[in-house]
Amino acid sequence: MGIKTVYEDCDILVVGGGMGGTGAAYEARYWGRDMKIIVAEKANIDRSGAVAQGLYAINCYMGTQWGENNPEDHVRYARNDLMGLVREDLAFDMARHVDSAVHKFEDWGLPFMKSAETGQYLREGKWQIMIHGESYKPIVADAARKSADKIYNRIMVTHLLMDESRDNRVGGAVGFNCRTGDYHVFRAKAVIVAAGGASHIFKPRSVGEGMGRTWYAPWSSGSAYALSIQAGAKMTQMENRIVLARFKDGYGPVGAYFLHLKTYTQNAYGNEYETTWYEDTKALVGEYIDHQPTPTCLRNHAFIQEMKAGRGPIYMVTKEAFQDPHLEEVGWENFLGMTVSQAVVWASQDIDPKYTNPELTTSEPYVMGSHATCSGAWCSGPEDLSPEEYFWGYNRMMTVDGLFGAGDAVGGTAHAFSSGSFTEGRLAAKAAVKYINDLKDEKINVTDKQVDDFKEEIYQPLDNYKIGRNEIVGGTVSPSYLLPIQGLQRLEKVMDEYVGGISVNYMTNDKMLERGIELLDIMEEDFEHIGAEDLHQLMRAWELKHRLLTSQSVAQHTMFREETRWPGYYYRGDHMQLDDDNWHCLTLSRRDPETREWTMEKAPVYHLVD
Ligand code: SFD
Ligand code: AMP
Repeated sequence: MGIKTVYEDCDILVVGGGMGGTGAAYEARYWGRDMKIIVAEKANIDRSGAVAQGLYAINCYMGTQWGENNPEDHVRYARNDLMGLVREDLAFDMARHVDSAVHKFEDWGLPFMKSAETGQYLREGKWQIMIHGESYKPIVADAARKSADKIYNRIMVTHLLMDESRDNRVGGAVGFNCRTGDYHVFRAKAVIVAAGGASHIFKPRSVGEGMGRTWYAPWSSGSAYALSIQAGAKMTQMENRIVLARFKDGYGPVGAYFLHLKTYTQNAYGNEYETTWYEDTKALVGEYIDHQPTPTCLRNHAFIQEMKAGRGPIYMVTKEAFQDPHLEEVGWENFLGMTVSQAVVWASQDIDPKYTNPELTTSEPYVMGSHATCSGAWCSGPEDLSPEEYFWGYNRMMTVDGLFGAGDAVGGTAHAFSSGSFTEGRLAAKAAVKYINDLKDEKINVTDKQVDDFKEEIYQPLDNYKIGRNEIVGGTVSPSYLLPIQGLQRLEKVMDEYVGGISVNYMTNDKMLERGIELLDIMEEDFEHIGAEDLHQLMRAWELKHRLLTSQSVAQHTMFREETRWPGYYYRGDHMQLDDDNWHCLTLSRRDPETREWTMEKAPVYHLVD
């Protein structure tokens, strides 16, 4: 193959320059003044990741110095919302550091809205503060750029390298440049994976040319999970996929509306419906329905039940709030700054929320670790907080030595959002510097064979296409290859129908999962035959492979947890009840990199906060 190979040897490699990755690059420089720090980013760091368009709120801010909230309060909040199950050590650790990250954003020029009464940050809700966030991502990218030795944009990282002189230790990563096609080999003493969560695992509600619109960013391809799983890292809570109430068709978020504009929902006949489902929900989850605030999944549950009862659409009542010109402006700006497509959808469908209450919908499930959900890698906590089972030397280090995570990559830390993900990057980087210092002169060993084998595997889809294309005279259907889009739709269909997506009202059971897992395994073989027409499609091919591995993990976890812990996210029809006697625990998986067999186990949930 006439492909150029570019080598880079460094101390710390950050994979993904989103919120976690930029935080990691910034903090790595603070503690590792003389270290070589490299960031490899799939897109362009200025506008990459879930925050690309900008945000209108920072959803995780304690305000401890203003006497607003303490870190313990946030642990209670996240635990309650996740039906009792979070990693309280990681959650507390993030919460005690998040305010300082937010203050830095302000120092770096991010415009914050301020309360006219107190002069402090304007609160949207108890945890959320409001920003003019169009410049959010360029601002944190700038901090990363000033800190790292080099940012490589347009590099799709496909695999992690392993150190061959010591078992279970990372040695760097490989990938390719989506524009030049060059093969990139990063040999690193420590790797921080911050490659974000996953959309397009389950079939989306959007169809056709609208497929590019989902709530979570369409380019979030589950790489954070796949890279870690391929390397043999343990994962946790991967069944805890998230479904969110969103404005219909544009997937506009609802937080600013519920919390700041004080809008509320009603069914097609103008009735409040959540209380209708109180007894039904209580029968499934017991006293969790009485917790305040009502957990996100249980709010979804009432929505889904009401739709199933034939009393949809569910509307957001905006007509009242929008009579106030200030709230009307906030309502529109919220989308113009964060989800432009929602404003466009309203304009195109003649919806002016001042005169028409817009419809809501429940989204397809996403896999992530930073919203009201906590899927991700099983990581060590900080030494001053974590019990034995949660601590193995370095904060945010996965079960592979030298491999760290941040943001969506890390399991157990729900409600971190953008600011908490950045904070986790900082925590991971500080620990990675310590890890490298402790290694002293020990070298990592990555052989040419390992590097060459990956090279062959990575570019194979280009060959599949080049050779197979000769067998057809036109069109896109080939006897010997699958295009990435065809593979993606096949994957989404299986996940949707068997693992609890929208078309089955989020319902699954052991038999459905068994069949779904079989089909995913067959797909793994089929995906050896993905054909990529060009470098852009080669990126799509690897995104697809990462999505498949993420999906397999989700399916295995969903099969393992024999209860319905989060009605409204998904239902196990064969175990409809929440079962605290047997399942008040975290789930762990590991896929053996050699045999590809999955092993599942339970891990204890320690309640470190009262
Ligand atoms: O309200 C590779 N989020 C919100 N957070 C807030 O704080 N406030 C809000 O208002 C938020 N809202 C919101 C949010 C997200 C979206 C899409 C919308 C609205 C429409 C959530 C946050 O954005 C989220 O929690 C963090 O961004 C998570 O951080 P992180 O670092 O885990 O993920 P990332 O930022 O997406 O970055 C990932 C990076 O990795 C790159 N990448 N690079 C190399 N190789 C590969 N194979 C790679 N795969 C991915 C990506 O390009 C990216 O740069 S509200 O609705 O919740
Ligand atoms: P969203 O815009 O739905 O992503 O939510 C943004 C923030 O507001 C998150 O912290 C949510 O948990 C919170 N939130 C959204 N809707 C509600 C609600 N109805 N009640 C309480 N909190 C909410």
